[in-house]
Amino acid sequence: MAVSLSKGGRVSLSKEAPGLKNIRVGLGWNPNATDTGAQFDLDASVFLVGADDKVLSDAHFVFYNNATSPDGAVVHKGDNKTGEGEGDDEVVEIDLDKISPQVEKIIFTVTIDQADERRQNFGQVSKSYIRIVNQNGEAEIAKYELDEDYSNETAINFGELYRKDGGWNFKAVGAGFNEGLAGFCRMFGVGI
Ligand SMILES: [Ca+2]
Ligand SMILES: [Ca+2]
Repeated sequence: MAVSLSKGGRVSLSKEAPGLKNIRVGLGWNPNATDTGAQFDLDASVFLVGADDKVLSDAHFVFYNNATSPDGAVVHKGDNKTGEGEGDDEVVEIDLDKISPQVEKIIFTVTIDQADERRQNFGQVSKSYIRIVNQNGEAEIAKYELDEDYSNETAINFGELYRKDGGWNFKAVGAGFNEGLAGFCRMFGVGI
């Protein structure tokens, strides 16, 4: 049975699924019918950070244009341009055993491409979620459905994996920001 998380909720993946090795992180969203007159492209990005909450290097910022982390542990499976339909819109696969020991936390964000130019925000998006699936057997371990109305936000930290007692925990974060992907890059020390 998957653990259903609320904002701020935490779960030990290692306890829910002993021996867990490979996970799929699925991120989903559905754009509402809006008249912004432009494509609505949400992008999942991943930041692998150390104890100081900064990326180990710029290459530890994993997104559609840098699809694999330097340790080979985190792989972004591709850019979905519309978010149409149910199910995972963008997917990140992680081999937990391969994660560099310096990585303390893996942060999953979703941002709206060209949000300012297109006058778009997360108030125009519904059914957003992040879920963790055990690739061995395909059981869903945890899911967090973001149920707030993020009407000013263009960037949301959906959730994060962090080391705990030799295993990995997941936290449902749900924190919204309004500086897009560039804001997250500044926050986590990506020098682009
Ligand atoms: Ca996308
Ligand atoms: Ca969708």
